[in-house]
Amino acid sequence: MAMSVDEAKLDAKPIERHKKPVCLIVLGMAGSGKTSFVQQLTARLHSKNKPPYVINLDPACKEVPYPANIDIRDTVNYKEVMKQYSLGPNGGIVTSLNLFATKFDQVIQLVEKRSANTDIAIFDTPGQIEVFTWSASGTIITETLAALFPTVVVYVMDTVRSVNPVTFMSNMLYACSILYKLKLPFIVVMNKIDVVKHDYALEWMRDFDAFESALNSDSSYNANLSRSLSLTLDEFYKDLTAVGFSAVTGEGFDEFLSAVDAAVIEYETDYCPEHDRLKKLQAEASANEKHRQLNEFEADYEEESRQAGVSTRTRVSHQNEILLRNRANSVSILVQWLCRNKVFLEALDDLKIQITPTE
Ligand SMILES: Nc1nc2c(ncn2[C@@H]2O[C@H](COP(=O)(O)OP(=O)(O)OP(=O)(O)O)[C@@H](O)[C@H]2O)c(=O)[nH]1
Ligand SMILES: [Mg+2]
Repeated sequence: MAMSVDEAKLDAKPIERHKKPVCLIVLGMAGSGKTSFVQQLTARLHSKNKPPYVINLDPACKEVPYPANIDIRDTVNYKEVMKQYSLGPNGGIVTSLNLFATKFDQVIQLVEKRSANTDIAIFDTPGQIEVFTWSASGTIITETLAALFPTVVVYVMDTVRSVNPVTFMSNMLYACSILYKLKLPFIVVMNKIDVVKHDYALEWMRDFDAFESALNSDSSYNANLSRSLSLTLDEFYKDLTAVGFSAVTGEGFDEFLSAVDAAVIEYETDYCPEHDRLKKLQAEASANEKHRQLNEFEADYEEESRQAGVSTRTRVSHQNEILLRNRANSVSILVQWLCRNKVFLEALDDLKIQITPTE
């Protein structure tokens, strides 16, 4: 029996159901395998006839091993930026990203243009993770994407380098700080499972005793700190989605796509309502503030006019001086005030100034 359009829509996977592509922001420590992960993901999606839209945001990489639709290096020359502004490597990357962020509206337009035939847009980020996660441009890029597209943070963790429990803990703390900063759906990709399986990491997240016994041989301050932190991170671990992956063999690809599907649902059900609620609160606060300033403006105006004991006409002729002295600095407040002010409208009438409406 043929499916109705609505049934077919509901039956579709969340990634496919969206009219807009799902944006995956790939973050992770230097060398964790972000670029290789993007390369593997892109190749697999191509072979499934679902080519993604890929954006390289790393201005300092030597080469991009995947077909990038947008490459930051085509817009900003990282070496030139360093030279021109006398910057070191990190300053050069931050400045290049800042310059690129000023053109991000164009990236959005290009991604939007592909909405009809692209399910996934992938953003590869610079090796120095803090350049993206703690910079203004990183925040602008992330928040702009999240406001317009279903957006998921993919945190790539290196299973080979994280076998030391203290290193594992610092990696998890970083992931945790990004999650709470961005508040977006989050997937930890435990990469390089062709070399070291990620079972140990899953066990440490599930079972505090297992993590503690791994730390047993270590009595350093760091180890003690990691022990306490592991208990604290329990809440974070509970809802965390972690997927094993190999950017070399592609193992874990299907599980990763399922995790993205679940993350898109989380975006729709958790992130969007919260985002809308905050936007509404912000709009209310801004309207209240405007109202407060308007009232303050009116009170000041009345008080000054009363003290001066001037006539209506003189009050109007003195308005520029009063406006300049007044604290209200927003044009919209001024417009609102002028529209509401009966004295001003009467004075206009008095002066026979005619405002002719346009047809
Ligand atoms: N065996 C194995 N090696 C990997 C895997 N993923 C990445 N690598 C290797 O890890 C190294 C770093 O990989 P990249 O993809 O450049 O890592 P990155 O996170 O993009 O690095 P930066 O952008 O410099 O931070 C390279 O030598 C890759 O070949 C993997 O799944 N398995
Ligand atoms: Mg890279």
